[in-house]
Amino acid sequence: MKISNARVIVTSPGRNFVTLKIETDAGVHGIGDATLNGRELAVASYLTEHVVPLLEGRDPADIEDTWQYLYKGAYWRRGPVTMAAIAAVDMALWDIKGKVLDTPVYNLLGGRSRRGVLCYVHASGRSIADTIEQVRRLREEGYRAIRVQCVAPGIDNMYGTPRGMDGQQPDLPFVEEGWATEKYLRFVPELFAAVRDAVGFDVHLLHDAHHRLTPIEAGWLGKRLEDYQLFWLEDAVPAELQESFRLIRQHTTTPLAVGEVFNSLYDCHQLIREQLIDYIRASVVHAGGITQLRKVAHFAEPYHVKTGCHGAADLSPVTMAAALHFGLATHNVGIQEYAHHAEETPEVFPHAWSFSDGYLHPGEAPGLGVDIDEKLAARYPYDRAYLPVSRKVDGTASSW
Ligand code: CS2
Ligand code: MG
Repeated sequence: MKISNARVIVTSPGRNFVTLKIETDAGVHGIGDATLNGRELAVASYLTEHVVPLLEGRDPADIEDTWQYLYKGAYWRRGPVTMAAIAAVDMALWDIKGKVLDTPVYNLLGGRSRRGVLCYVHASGRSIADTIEQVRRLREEGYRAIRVQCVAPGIDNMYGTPRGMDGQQPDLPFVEEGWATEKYLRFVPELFAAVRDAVGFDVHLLHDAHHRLTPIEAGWLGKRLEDYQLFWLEDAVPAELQESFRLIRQHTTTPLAVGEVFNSLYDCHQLIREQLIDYIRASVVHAGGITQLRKVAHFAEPYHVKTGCHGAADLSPVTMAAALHFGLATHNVGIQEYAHHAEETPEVFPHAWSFSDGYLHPGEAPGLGVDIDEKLAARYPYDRAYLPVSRKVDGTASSW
């Protein structure tokens, strides 16, 4: 069997997605997600101009060799654009292999390690009462783990909360958001005290600090959250400096998660080796596909580090499908993020994965169990949009 054609499909059902479709001379095709939020066309062009010409004639069964060929052959290694492009090829080849062997991809990764993948969803309120209301509703819908984000008084448009006072989305593409660490730090312990008081301890609660703190601020916050037993405190600090997590670890036993922006094992091997984190958040699309994510998970296993793959709505249903095959099969999987897509998204990306009783399951369809409806995709042209930028009260640029 040979790869006969590969093309990039950019579509925007609810938000922009970049998808690679690889076709073979046996009439079997596979798809992969190549979406990099805010820089989508960079990956689309990297694939179309530089990767697709290399694929024609290759044997789609040679997944590892294709990964190494594209990684080493690029000479310029790593980085979000390169690794999202390699990830898309990788996902598509696993999809093809599963279809050719008529089995779901999880079976090619070692088979089932669990009956379903524990997932978490987002509660994001404008007030503590509003947030508690959402947590209660999500509990009734059967979720066992909920990420809790809430606007801190005095900080408008905080990460992970409804935009604007009336929850309306301001005119994008470019939003600048204010940030005041001291207001946030004072507020978060009060938020979790109230949520735990309202819903008790029989539900996992998570929180995303979204790269906003210094290590000592993160240590201070983690210590004050210990009584509320978080499942994890995520992205407490920007993690380019892996050793900064030593400082956080010295001050708190609140579990730490990081890594949704990582795109290779080299971004996290010190964090894992020194057990500075409890969960690695690298995702299939941003960390070079199933092939590399498995290597990250296997490296992490002896260090008691589990995976907690990123699964925001800007990762397409193709990545979610691949993440669930990985999640069902891999031993040290902790949890999978499950941010619901806009309703038009699954129409363009019909999929076999499903939710039940707090767990997600990839389904039994051969391959990844997801596809792209190209006719429908064509109805949603690319719509340039950017992630917000964050500035401190005095205007200093800070991490969003
Ligand atoms: C967030 C993401 O889901 C998360 O944990 O950090 O929503 C992140 O803000 C987006 O994926 C950025 O594109
Ligand atoms: Mg995050």
